[in-house]
Amino acid sequence: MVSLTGRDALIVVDMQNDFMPNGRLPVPGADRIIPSINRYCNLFYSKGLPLFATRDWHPENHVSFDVNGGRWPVHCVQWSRGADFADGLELPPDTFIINKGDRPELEAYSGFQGTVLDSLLKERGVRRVFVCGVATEFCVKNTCLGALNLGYTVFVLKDGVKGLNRNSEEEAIKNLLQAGAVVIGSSDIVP
Ligand code: VGL
Ligand code: ZN
Repeated sequence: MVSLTGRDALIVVDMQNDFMPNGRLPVPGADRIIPSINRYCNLFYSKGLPLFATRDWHPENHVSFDVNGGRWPVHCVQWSRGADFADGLELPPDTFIINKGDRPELEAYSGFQGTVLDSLLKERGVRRVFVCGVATEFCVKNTCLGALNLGYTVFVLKDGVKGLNRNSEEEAIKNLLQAGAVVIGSSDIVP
């Protein structure tokens, strides 16, 4: 069991329309984790703990797009509806929004890459992060690895993540366990 303390924060990764089943880079079942993410948000907010929501935030000419030679369909273009937070996602007031992948020439799968996330967490005295969102194999995994590298304790919220593919998601979870992350569900948290 894990008890929440004043040094904990929630990080919601890339819960945006384009990653939902009818978006441009769909993560199957991504909409089905919205209720549990909303519950995590409520829990952290009700305890006065900080919340962070990362957002894939690409310019039209981003390197990750197939039309620009990258591996992904065009997705999460800055200010487009696809880049908006997913319908039904209830981010509490004061949620810090972290844009990433906003430089045309750089892919950024981690919420720490080229952002102020680490400094905001440090300012708030955060030592442990609880991570949910999509996609498990890409931005969730890399955000967790980034946090581990920076010395944070990382809890992956297994009922709050979704992968592009079941096998690669399992592989990613294994990698995260090996790297020192702890995988928990909502029933493991003492509210
Ligand atoms: C992501 C592929 C491309 C993610 C972002 O959020 O996992 N995946 N851009
Ligand atoms: Zn992207």
